[in-house]
Amino acid sequence: STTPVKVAVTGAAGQIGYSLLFRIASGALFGADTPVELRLLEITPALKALEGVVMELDDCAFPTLAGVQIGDDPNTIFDGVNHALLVGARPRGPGMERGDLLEANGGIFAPQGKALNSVAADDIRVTVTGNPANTNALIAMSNAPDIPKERFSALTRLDHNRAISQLAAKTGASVTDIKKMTIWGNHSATQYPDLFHTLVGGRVAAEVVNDQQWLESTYIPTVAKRGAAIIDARGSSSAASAASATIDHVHDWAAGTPADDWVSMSVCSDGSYGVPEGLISSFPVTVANGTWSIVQGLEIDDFSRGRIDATVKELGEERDAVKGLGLI
Ligand code: NAX
Repeated sequence: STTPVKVAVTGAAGQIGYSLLFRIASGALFGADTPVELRLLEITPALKALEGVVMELDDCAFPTLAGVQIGDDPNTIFDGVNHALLVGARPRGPGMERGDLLEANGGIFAPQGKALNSVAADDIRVTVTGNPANTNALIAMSNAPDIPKERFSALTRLDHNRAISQLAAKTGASVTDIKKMTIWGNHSATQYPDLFHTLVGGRVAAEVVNDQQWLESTYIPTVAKRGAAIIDARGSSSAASAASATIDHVHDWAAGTPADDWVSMSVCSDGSYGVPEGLISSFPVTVANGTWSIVQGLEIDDFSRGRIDATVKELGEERDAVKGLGLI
């Protein structure tokens, strides 16, 4: 039999965890023939609730679930893990400034980065879903000097999937007709969903739509503010869709991308497209053999340039803020 893949999930007793764990346990990441072992990290007060979730996992009798371990110490939970899905984060509370938020999350992602650095498996791959995801990933990466930088990523796949879904609705195409979607920059309201390289049935999406006004005033804000619209409607933030996007991201990082498509991942910039080296920024990437590569050679027009520069500027400001706080 195959050795189980060890998958750590933090914030496992939270909303996203409640959807994510069952997908992972059912084999959605690596297929029905690869057993997975779950390593679930929570803060101490949430461990009792997490025990209840584990009871439900047991009750599913998933054939692919080889074991579950829970705890509140990252040095124990991350021991030997191949994938770490960092979902647990500190949400912005009332009256909290951005600096406070970054500092609170630094208190989570710096020690988790250090723990991964000392105890994770050699092939560790880290995916940060917890917000502010890009900067949290930067903090974890900066605190794990022995792990190659390309093993850290942040989730912009939910934005990518939202962008595909909105474009499909506008054009009447099915989601499978849409290829080469790109989200650039930060997982925040400044993100830029780019329709100038996206294809709808093989044709450039911006030309199919042929409506710059819709693109600027409807499409981009609808995609970028979708999280807020979900909160308005549901009374709590996106959870099942965020879990599904996290599955897509990790699945494709392991399995690779098809020859005629790419995905959006926030990864450590090598300076491509004028994004300063070292920032964790969303790019179009292809994946082969567990390694991502930023798609090269795309032509960026003035409109796209302005949008990319604005979201990357925000990432630079977040980096400067956490640097100022001594977190990186
Ligand atoms: P919840 O508040 O339901 O769950 C978060 C869990 O994390 C809680 O159970 C909490 O106890 C735990 N936690 C806090 N600090 C921890 C630590 N140091 N170690 C381990 N666990 C810890 O939030 P949920 O709705 O599940 O969302 C989780 C994160 O995902 C949030 O930061 C949220 O903003 C972010 N999101 C990111 C998205 C993305 O596309 N990148 C979209 C969805 C979501 O908004």
